[in-house]
Amino acid sequence: MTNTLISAGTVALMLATGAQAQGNGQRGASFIASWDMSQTGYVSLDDMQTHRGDMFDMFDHDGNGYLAADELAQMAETVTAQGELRLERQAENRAERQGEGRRGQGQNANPTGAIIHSAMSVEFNDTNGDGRISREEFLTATERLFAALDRNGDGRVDLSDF
Ligand SMILES: [Ca+2]
Ligand SMILES: [Ca+2]
Repeated sequence: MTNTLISAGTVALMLATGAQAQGNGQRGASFIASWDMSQTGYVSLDDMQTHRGDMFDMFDHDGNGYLAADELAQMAETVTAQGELRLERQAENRAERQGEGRRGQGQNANPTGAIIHSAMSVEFNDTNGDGRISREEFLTATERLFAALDRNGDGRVDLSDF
């Protein structure tokens, strides 16, 4: 009986340790938690389209189906401030051992926060160069964003891509 209790406790401890390793600080973990809309344990292109589509609708304040540069900038600022990218950026900064604000690719294999942030710029999304972003442009650009994050090209963004 005592042995059973001890081993049950040991298992619980191991599970807790495992959960912690997945969560705080591990590259990619917070990104996957935020973007895995279908709760499959990895981020698919569909997940990313859903999430980016929601973001588009949220910042298309007048609902005309286009985002202007200032609305996109507001999106980037808000999403960063809300912490969705913050944890990922922190993990990256730790990895790079440098201060905030740098967007370079550096030696970082997959600087997710920086990539996602730059994917909210006009330049990244404005395929036809008219200075405003249609919902279609935004979702088409999402395919490029996904391809940039899916480093091993297996159609899923999971921890193995970081
Ligand atoms: Ca455009
Ligand atoms: Ca992958």
